Amino acid sequence: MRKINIVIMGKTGSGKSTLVNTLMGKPVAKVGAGGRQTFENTLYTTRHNGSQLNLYDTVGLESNDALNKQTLHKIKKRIEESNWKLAENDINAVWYCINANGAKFEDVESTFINSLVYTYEIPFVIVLTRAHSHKYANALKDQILKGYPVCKVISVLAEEFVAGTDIHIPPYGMNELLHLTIDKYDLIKRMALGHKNDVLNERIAKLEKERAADIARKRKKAKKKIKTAATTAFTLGCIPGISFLSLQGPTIGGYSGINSVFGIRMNEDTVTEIVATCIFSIITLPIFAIPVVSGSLAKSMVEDCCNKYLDAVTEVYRQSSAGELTDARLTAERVKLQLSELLKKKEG
Ligand SMILES: Nc1nc2c(ncn2[C@@H]2O[C@H](COP(=O)(O)OP(=O)(O)OP(=O)(O)O)[C@@H](O)[C@H]2O)c(=O)[nH]1
Ligand SMILES: [Mg+2]
Repeated sequence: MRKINIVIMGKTGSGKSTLVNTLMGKPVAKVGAGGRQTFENTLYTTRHNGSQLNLYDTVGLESNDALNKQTLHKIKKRIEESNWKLAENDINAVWYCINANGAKFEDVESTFINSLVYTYEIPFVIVLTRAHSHKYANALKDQILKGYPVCKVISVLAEEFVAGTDIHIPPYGMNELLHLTIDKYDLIKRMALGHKNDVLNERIAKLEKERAADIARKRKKAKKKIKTAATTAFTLGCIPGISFLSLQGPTIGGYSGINSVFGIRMNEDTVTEIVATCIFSIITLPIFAIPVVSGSLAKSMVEDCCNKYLDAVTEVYRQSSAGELTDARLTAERVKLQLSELLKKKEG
């Protein structure tokens, strides 16, 4: 028999168990106002148009609640199991319930949905429950669709709403909700995939932003190291008779400082070797033969070498994964290659 598996989730008091009771046609689940009513995720099974309708009524989610973790863990297990057993025409979906009466769709709620959709690609419908007021329900629907343009939001009143002696609002929306979930399953499935892509793109954009900020921070710190090396070079350059070779010391200091800022492990010999390559490529032979350098020339040379090295390290850091960066040999090779390309560019 075709199975229709629906996980009903949402915050406490949103009316999840009332939806269940309406679909079951009898009061199987405890409902009530004033605090949590459902304390265990519970599966209810009934028939719907010849199919088996499995309703998974869940514990209400609350901000920073210790039970959330447990509830979500069980929900994930339930979705996994249902996905695993899913036959061709079966349905596996989530109804995320939100009390329509002035309630807000909170960030933490979109995080709950996103984590499910991202991991399981599970189709979902946002159900605005207790929607006796169309005005409130529509306002909330607009708010949700702003953040979630590609999703279905449906208002329902599972049980008649009675106010005073004359106001009786009859239930509505349940058939539409079932129709959307069952007959338009392919549509909500496509929407879930689209949503997953949006979530993925958002995550990538966030990651890139964080990475750019991290690189900018590291470069700023590295510039300070370069400044220290340049100051030492200036002092050395002012000593009469000092040779260009003596500038290797502060340059090595600058390179090592840059490495430490970027978390690059490199042994001293490698640093010395790279420094030599860099210095020789920058100093033309006739200048190199001159024994005395001025302070400012020494400073600008070391700065130049260090800045080139910083650009090379930045590029390698940008392109490497965290795991690759722990491989000292691989990183050293990449830095050398990057630096030689930068130096060639300058020559060209
Ligand atoms: N009139 C009317 N009242 C509703 C409707 N849905 C929920 N309520 C009322 O809202 C209150 C909370 O409903 P529940 O179904 O217990 O909510 P829940 O989401 O299961 O709550 P927890 O189990 O605590 O997470 C109850 O007093 C319900 O009678 C509805 O469609 N119509
Ligand atoms: Mg309940």
